[in-house]
Amino acid sequence: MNRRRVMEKKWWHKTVGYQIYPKSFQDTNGDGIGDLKGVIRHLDKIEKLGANVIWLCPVFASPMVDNGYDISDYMDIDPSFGTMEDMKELIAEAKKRGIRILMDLVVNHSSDRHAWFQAALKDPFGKYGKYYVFREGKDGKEPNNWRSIFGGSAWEKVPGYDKLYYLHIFTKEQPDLNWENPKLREEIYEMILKWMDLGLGGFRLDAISHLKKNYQYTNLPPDGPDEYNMAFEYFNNVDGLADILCEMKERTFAPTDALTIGEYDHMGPEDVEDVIGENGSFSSVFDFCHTLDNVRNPKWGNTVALFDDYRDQLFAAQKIVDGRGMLCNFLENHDKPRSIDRFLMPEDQNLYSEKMLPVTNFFLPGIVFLYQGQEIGMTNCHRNDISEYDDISTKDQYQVAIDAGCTKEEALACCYENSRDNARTPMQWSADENGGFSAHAPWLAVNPNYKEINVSEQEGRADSVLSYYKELIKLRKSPEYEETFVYGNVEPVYEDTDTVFGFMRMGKENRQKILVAANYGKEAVSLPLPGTAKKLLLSNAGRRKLADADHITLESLETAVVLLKA
Ligand code: TEU
Ligand code: CA
Repeated sequence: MNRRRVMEKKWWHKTVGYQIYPKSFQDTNGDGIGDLKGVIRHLDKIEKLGANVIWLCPVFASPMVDNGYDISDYMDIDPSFGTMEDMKELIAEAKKRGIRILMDLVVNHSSDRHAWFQAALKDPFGKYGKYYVFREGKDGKEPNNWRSIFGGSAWEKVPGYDKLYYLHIFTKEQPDLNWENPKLREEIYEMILKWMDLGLGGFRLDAISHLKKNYQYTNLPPDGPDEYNMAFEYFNNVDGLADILCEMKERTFAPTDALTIGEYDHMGPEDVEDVIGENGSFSSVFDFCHTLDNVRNPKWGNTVALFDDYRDQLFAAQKIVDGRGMLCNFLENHDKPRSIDRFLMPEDQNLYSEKMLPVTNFFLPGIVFLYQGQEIGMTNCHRNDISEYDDISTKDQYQVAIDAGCTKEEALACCYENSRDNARTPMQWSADENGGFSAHAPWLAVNPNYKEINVSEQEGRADSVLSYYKELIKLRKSPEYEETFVYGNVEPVYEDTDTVFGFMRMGKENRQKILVAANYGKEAVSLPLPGTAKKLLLSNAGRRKLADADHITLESLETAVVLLKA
């Protein structure tokens, strides 16, 4: 694996990124909503953690139907987050600490409140109508039976017209932009360049694999009781997408040396060169192959079974990329329930397993991202009523469950396992009221476990999850080993041994050999080392020594990173 060739070195190859959901990070003006000043307040902490890039979820002007993923003005900051001056200050303050800021580029759709869409509604056949996707319905129905990703039809009727609809693959307040229109593309490129001019490090590109649609509007066989079809192959990774993305890159990202991470679902082996290759459209991608599932899904039923699959998925992804580009290794984001609850059955959740989890993907080839709260082991949050949720897609899923005959309790259990709000509860800074997030009632209630799980408690404790994350990042970035972790080859090991996740990282020029191994099973395993140990670099079990050993015994949920003699 990963032998192909030496890649040209780029500043962002060494990225250890930290994703911030600003609405839930830190409120500084007592309105219960996190803001940009709150991000600035904690920059020192992020620097100490070891991150050199921050991905900021959308802070642009927005009616907040989807918490900022519905942008009404790409060149303005939403007043709930602060001002353009605050944004400039954040970029500058981050820079002082060696941190670059990525903004979230949401260009598959805009908000329905965007001036373009407002103009389009007034004159669907005029200039701005061509910025969106308007079509006539058929037989008194929508143009076709595509389902929106957030439920219901992907088409909404245009007020004042008999048969006219517009396309929205997310909510109806998020009309899809028409990327076939060169005028629209120019407007977006201009906007991207203006932001890069303000000193950004780059962008995370929202839902970017959806820009191109297959415009054959045939009906598809319904795949649910609602008569709709989740016509993914008609609006994800559709033929011709690469041309659009390539143009965008040539016009904007390449000339500005931006770090770009595309949210790219289902990147196939044939897409690797185009998407993340040396001349690909993006620096890296968030691909979801290893994060799609949940251990509570009866299909798995236990931690070991899910981990077998997780390990296989990660190795398969590395094999597909084969050193041609950099994947992005991550466990959490603002759309996923917390990783501890997604990967570990309740009986397996403890300090060891929580520390084992990140080791399995932090040391694989690629850049690394963690999500706010992951570094202290934040967990999913129980709610007693659907009104306690905010997320639009959770509300839809709850209703689908109720309509399918589930009881309220069953539907809430489903939200507990799957809701995006699990990751959006306010950051737990301390044991103070509202976890130190705000003096005012937060927009989304804090997880009651903030008294036990919080930054301030963990900062003072050497064996905390937070201290461990710091160690992990320090090791990945240490001058002695960084070259191997970033550019070295990878080779799976112990593939025939049950419940072991193991791989070797091998330096290309320095001939370093580093073993990463985790035992996710219930029993101890004894493993012959693929060489003689020189030094134990990291342990989640407080081990100190291993030098000269040729075996290692890993207890249940134990993990070790070992430097072997060359
Ligand atoms: O999520 C995108 C999204 O939901 C889809 O890409 C989906 O994950 C995938 O295609 C199905 O597997 C992004 C944001 O992260 C999310 O918060 C927004 O709600 C959404 O876009 C709309 O902007
Ligand atoms: Ca605020």
